[in-house]
Amino acid sequence: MPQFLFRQSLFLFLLNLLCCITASSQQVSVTADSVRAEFLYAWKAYKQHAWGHDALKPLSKRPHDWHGTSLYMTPVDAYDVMLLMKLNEEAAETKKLILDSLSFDRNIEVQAFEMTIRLLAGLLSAYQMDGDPRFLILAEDLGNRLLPIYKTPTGMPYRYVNLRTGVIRDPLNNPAEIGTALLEFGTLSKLTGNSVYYEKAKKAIVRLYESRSPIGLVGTWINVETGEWTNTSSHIGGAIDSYYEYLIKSWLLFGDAECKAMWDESIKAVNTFVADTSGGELWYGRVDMNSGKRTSTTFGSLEAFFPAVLCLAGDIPRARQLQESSFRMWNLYGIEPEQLDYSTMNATARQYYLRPEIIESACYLYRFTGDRRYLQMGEVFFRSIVKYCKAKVGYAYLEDVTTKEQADGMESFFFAETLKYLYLLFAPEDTLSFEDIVFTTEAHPLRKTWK
Ligand code: DMJ
Repeated sequence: MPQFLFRQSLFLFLLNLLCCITASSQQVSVTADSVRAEFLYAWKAYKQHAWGHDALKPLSKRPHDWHGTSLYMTPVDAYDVMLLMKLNEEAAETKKLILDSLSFDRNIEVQAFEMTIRLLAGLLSAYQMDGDPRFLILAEDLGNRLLPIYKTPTGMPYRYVNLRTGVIRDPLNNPAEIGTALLEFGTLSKLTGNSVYYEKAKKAIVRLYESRSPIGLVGTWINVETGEWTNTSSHIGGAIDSYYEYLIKSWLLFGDAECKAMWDESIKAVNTFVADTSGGELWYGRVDMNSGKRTSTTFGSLEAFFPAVLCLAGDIPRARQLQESSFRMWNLYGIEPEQLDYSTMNATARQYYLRPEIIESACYLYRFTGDRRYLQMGEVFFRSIVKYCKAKVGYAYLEDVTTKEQADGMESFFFAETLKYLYLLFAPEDTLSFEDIVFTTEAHPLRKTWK
């Protein structure tokens, strides 16, 4: 062979080899089945050690009930995932457990927000996916027991209510808990024909929006009797997060144009004042709601939901940019901390509570862009969770992401959201088309079945 031909073949061979190495390094070996297997692993642990209780404590292998009596948090939260994963046997047992035993006629004080996002939403999606009217009867009963929270001078709800007596408590509330009800209460109205739920939840979110500062931001705590803000820190993290999410999603599910207008105004203010850049990266920190002055450079696992919402709003470039920042946060310690100071890149709260938000955003970004980068991110998330959080029994949250020390809790949102979004990321798109549904903040899919 002439020398120039030999050189050319060698060059082509090396080029080919390089391409293969690059392609294989981008290959994703996690599948929807891998996620399903881990769901089953965690579910079997719940079943063996905590069946019929709110949750499993995986390290002590003990059940945990939030209120001393079970409201079946994990089964209700996890039921629709079983349907999506086609775990027919598990779904049938869980359905029987819920329908035979769940009762809201209990003399207990509950946090309305948690009841709404985990139970009311879980029952509504169960009804829509399974069709059994008993799920809707339970949802309606719960909705009626929650309604007393709205008896305030402003229409914004109290935080706690006794399920049996209707006694309410705590006028100090936050935007997330005030605003995160319209998808669930609105759907309950549409499905029962009783408009009261929609009206109460809508009035509350509008009143909250009207309480925004002159520069268009909300704070963290507000007195629902007086309408006075008691904490003016503005951000997109816990205690505010899903208020913004529900503005845009209520537009998408109900076509509520007022919600769309409130979202449009809010996102302008959030992008103007709360968004920040550090080291060339996009972050969302904390500012004062009245002055817009930056008060801290804190971002965390809860804020990581925002790329998903930005996708729904059509701002893909910003969604992509923020997801890269979140991914950097994840990779700092091999799994994300609860909170990070992005100016120093140090964790300021070191737990990882098995949260879903960063995975939810990867899932939306993959559906919206088709970019395999988000599958690769998903693989990293899945492998880290299995590596660090898998326990002898079930999955455990981490007390400290720097030491990977496990702690004795497995929240129901690990099933409802974390594993659901991971599964949907790797499963074929027609497992659940995002065009047909709107996810609640706890990832329960709601379908518009009404005109
Ligand atoms: C869930 O209960 C919901 O997503 C809520 O909106 C806040 N975050 C937790 C999971 O992290």
